[in-house]
Amino acid sequence: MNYPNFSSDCKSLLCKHLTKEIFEELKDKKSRYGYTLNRLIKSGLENPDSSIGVYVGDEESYEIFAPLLNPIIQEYHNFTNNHKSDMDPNHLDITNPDPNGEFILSTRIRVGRNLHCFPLGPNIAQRERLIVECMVSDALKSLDGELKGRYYPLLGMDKETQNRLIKDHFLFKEGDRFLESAGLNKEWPEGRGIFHNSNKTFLVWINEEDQLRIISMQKGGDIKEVFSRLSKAVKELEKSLKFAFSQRLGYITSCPTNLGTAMRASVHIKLPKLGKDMQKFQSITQKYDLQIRGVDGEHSQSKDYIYDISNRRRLGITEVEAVKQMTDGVQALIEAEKSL
Ligand code: ADP
Ligand code: CIR
Repeated sequence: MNYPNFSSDCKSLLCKHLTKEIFEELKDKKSRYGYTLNRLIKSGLENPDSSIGVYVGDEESYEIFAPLLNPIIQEYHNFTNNHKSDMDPNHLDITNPDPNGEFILSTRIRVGRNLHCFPLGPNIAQRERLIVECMVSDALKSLDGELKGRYYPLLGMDKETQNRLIKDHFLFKEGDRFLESAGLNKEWPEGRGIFHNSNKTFLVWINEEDQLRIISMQKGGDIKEVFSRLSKAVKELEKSLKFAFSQRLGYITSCPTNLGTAMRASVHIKLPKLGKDMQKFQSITQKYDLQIRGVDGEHSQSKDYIYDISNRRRLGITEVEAVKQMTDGVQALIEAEKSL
């Protein structure tokens, strides 16, 4: 493998940080599970419009390929060391930023998790993926009360049901080209699926970008209630599943943007006036370190001035701090919208 030919307009953190020296240092390295530099950077090379450009195949690769990954992690999270966690909802001092329901359509908080002792999705074998599916769906059977639900494997799900779940924002999309290049879509749809309770306020995606995406969501802006449900669910699942975790990087995920808390707390919010003044809009999101996504998730466009606003940073900040920062930012956006 030769040093890649990055185009001059490439903006990914991969092309920024993969110097010729680092490339030479890492090009022949391999993790115990067989992950290589070639595979680490494949998605970024095949998708030159990537913002990050790497997917990691196992926990050990975060150490082996640290000369490339650490600067990427540092730049994205503004932090590289010593994760701190706090998922105690009693520490979350917030109120609903939109008590009259004028702006916030829905709130969703998810965390990514992967199983200890397994390679991550980009490097998992077909049989191991099925074992993960079996272990996670079994663990989910033990949940009760509000969290009680059923697992629906993607294999065998009719297209109409699948499309409706995607359209209603409950299920992951199919055929993401960034994940495809990283090998995350291999043997699709086998081993993938969704668990949810009857009113779809608690959901778990199995074997998408991460082995688990644990999700709490509901209509409106009661962010604290959404966080409390998530916190309870994670605690329950930790009783039967051991998640990949390191003190330095927090929860281990296949994309370095998700390390640490692996948490993305978002609202879908309608901001027609701010939507016409992107400079003002972005000055607020930058101040609170928030990310703006489209209404159908990452790499999608906003529709009817509805935006997905979430915390950008996940490492070096606790879960409680990230939710608080998102809530404060949303409050500021609502105030700005009202003043226009
Ligand atoms: P993730 O958050 O899991 O990393 P995406 O950005 O692709 O991934 O979002 C996944 C799905 O969750 C998409 O359908 C998206 O529209 C939906 N979603 C995200 N935030 C909210 C929200 N606050 N309310 C309703 N749906 C949401
Ligand atoms: C990119 O580099 O743009 C994609 N690989 C997405 C990066 C961040 N998103 C993610 O992990 N879901």
